[in-house]
Amino acid sequence: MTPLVGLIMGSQSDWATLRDAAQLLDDLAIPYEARIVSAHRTPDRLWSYGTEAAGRGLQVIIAGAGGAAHLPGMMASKTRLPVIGVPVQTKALSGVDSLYSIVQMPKGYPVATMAIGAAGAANAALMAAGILALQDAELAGRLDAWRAALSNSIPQEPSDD
Ligand code: RP5
Repeated sequence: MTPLVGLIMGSQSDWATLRDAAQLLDDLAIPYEARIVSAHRTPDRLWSYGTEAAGRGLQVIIAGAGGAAHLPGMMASKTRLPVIGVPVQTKALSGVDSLYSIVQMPKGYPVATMAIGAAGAANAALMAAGILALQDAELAGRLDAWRAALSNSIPQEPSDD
């Protein structure tokens, strides 16, 4: 199937985090592609990916990066597709560096910035699902069911186990 979500990351080392997004996209049966696209190490790849993304049928881009995390913002400057940024947790600064690098975009080129790390990756997939569900009633149903299952899994009372 033609991928609807481009799941891109700055390095192989980001996959451990972005895998949580991939898992949720799989769970919701959303076609996606996963690619390594580094703003610093493969700038030409970033340029062509952003230039071609909309024309290839992608509808949302999830971009995860850590440290000097320029990938989401640079991608947002190259495509009008919504870009969801995931700050990857870093050893040196715990991902606050990634968050600050992604969140403070100048007016005109927004990046929808998620939380640092695994929760942010999962929420990026859910955000992408919500965007796609606006035009896809079957996906909207799957997303509603996923949300209801999560809600139903929360116990009323705490336990000692
Ligand atoms: C960033 O540098 C990547 O997004 C990654 O989070 C970080 C470190 O990359 P590696 O040195 O692990 O390849 O560009």
